[in-house]
Amino acid sequence: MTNPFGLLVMAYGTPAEMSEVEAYYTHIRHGHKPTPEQLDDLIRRYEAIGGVSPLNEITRQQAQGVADRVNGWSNRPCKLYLGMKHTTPFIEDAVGQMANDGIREAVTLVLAPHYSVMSVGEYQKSADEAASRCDSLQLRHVRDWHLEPHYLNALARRVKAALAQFDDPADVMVVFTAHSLPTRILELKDPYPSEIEETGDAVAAALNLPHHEFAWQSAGRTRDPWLGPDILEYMRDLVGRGQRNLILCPCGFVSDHLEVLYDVDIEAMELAKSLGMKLVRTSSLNTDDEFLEGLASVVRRAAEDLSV
Ligand code: FEC
Repeated sequence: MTNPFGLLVMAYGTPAEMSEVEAYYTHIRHGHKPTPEQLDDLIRRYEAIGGVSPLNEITRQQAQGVADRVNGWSNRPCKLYLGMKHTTPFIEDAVGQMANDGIREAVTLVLAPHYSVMSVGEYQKSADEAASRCDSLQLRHVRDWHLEPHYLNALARRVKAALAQFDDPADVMVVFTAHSLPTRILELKDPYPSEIEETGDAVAAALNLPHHEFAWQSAGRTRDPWLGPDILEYMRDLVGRGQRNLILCPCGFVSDHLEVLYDVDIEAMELAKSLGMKLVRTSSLNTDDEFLEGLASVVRRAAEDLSV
């Protein structure tokens, strides 16, 4: 049988239990402990969504779904490894495990569609650094997949389902959102903002949407200036422009997790109520069959570039 290639699926990660929140937050902050107030605020947000986030379990199912599809189609099997940015199993450990298992070539895929040096770039850097400590392990990174047709179609289906919840779909604004990043990425000519626009524009074109715009969400609690408008500020502005019907499509995320379940479903929904808006969030992609097919085809294409 042909040697398997490694498939390293990388994702953000979330604490497995509440006692791990401080270590997780410290890791996100590059080793700096949060203040007690910052920690309490994060714990409060996890408690508001019912305790720990579903992210790890969804990530695990997504990764397995991609690997099963790749193995279903291809005559060269893949062996799946999961590497998290901020929790166990860490990316570095997954890469070390691949090398121990005798894997010589691997495709890496980040479960985030849009490339930024501050997001996907950091995952890839961690994997590269770990691979450089191993003997002859070659990594083939998938850089981005924000225009992958199955992903776009799965989003379009969700926007269409959300539009059906309004009496007059022509009188609804669709706002595409992604995680904000510090504005210094603009000086680096980072592709992140334009890739998000390309995703939203492609979905809007597929559905012939009369109105669509972009906003940012979930900005970090740091002193840096972050990309705006933030979704809450955007909603106030939209009402000022006379529009009270809004669909929010968090196209920068692929799972249910804190940034969707709290920042949109609790915080933005409360604001919508107080502003007299009707706000509908599109459902998360999670284990959508078409979406996972799309990711599997991205992996299969990348695997074609491997040497054997
Ligand atoms: O459900 C969960 O428990 C995890 C949800 C989660 C996802 C996620 C995705 C992204 N982040 C990105 C960038 C940043 C930057 C900072 C930052 C901070 C946090 C904090 C939490 C958190 N992020 Fe996150 N992010 C998630 C969770 N993120 C919790 C810390 C508290 C807070 O600010 O709310 C700022 C770091 C710093 O302080 O220096 C930057 C980006 C993504 C989307 C791409 C990806 O998934 O990798 C970009 C999910």
